[in-house]
Amino acid sequence: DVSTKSHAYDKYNSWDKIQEWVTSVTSGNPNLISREVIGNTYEGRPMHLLKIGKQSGSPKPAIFMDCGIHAREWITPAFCQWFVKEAVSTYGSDPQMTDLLNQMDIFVLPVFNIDGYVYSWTNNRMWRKTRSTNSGSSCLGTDPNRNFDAGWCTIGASSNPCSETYCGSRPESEAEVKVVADFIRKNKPIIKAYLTIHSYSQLLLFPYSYTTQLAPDHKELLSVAEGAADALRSLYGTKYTSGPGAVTIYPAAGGSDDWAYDLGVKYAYTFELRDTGRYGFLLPESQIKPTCEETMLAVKYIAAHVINS
Ligand code: ING
Ligand code: ZN
Repeated sequence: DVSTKSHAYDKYNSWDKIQEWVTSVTSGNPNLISREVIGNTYEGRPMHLLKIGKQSGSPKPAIFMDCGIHAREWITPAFCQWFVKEAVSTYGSDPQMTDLLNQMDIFVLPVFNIDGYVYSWTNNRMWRKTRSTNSGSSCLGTDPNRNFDAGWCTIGASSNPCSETYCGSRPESEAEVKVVADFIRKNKPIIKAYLTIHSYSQLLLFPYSYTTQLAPDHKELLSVAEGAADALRSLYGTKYTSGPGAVTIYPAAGGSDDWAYDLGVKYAYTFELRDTGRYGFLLPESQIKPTCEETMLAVKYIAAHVINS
């Protein structure tokens, strides 16, 4: 349809462009997409959540996926946009996608940290955190991926508001974190998987990051991650490493995947997309398409496992 074709999926899009796209892709695909404002950011921007799936009379199991928790990780909102495009354009022709959307709903939050994303476009390309003020400090922002209530601020996080990994004044102090946590808590009975997309390092991480103890579901989480990483590599040979966050990247408390897992969402994964550091956060636009295409295979692999579990 016209609304998906006119959008530049192979470019980085400003928040204004993404917002226009959210409206047009929803109205252009009413049978597969609905949208809902789940809350507002600190600076008052509406957080639109897309629900992708074939309409059904009874409630379907669901996957929640967010992109852009960290402002500068521009490839990640690009992936969420790509995912939605692929979902609507391959439904009915790709049997795997058709099955997936017939049996599940996928909630997609294209940009979690909208205020930070806007700031990374207008003022500082390397901005990571939210844009909230901190009492007693002139430094702005909290690391949203240190602000979830999972071993909060015990390790790999800072209590200094000027730090890039500031954990905030309390768990869920950030408006955006509270909005997402409230949505997942409210929809807990249907949410079977939580996927959060970051960059960079080419990793597929799962709990725990706040402790080096293995998760109760470690074996299954690892085998699904390895299957997903194999699927990803099959397209262009891109190598991913899978493992628990604390031992695979670094110990860090307050992350969204650990929080979702401890809430009871078993399939909780953090993707770290391309690359391994040559361009880092400044991944060239020429890599958007291949990065998104290969990542689709991994997400679809995980979704298929969730359906069959
Ligand atoms: N990496 C993540 C970060 O927030 C992470 C790694 C994953 C930490 C899961 C905690 C939990 O630091 C990036 N690139 O942001
Ligand atoms: Zn990140």
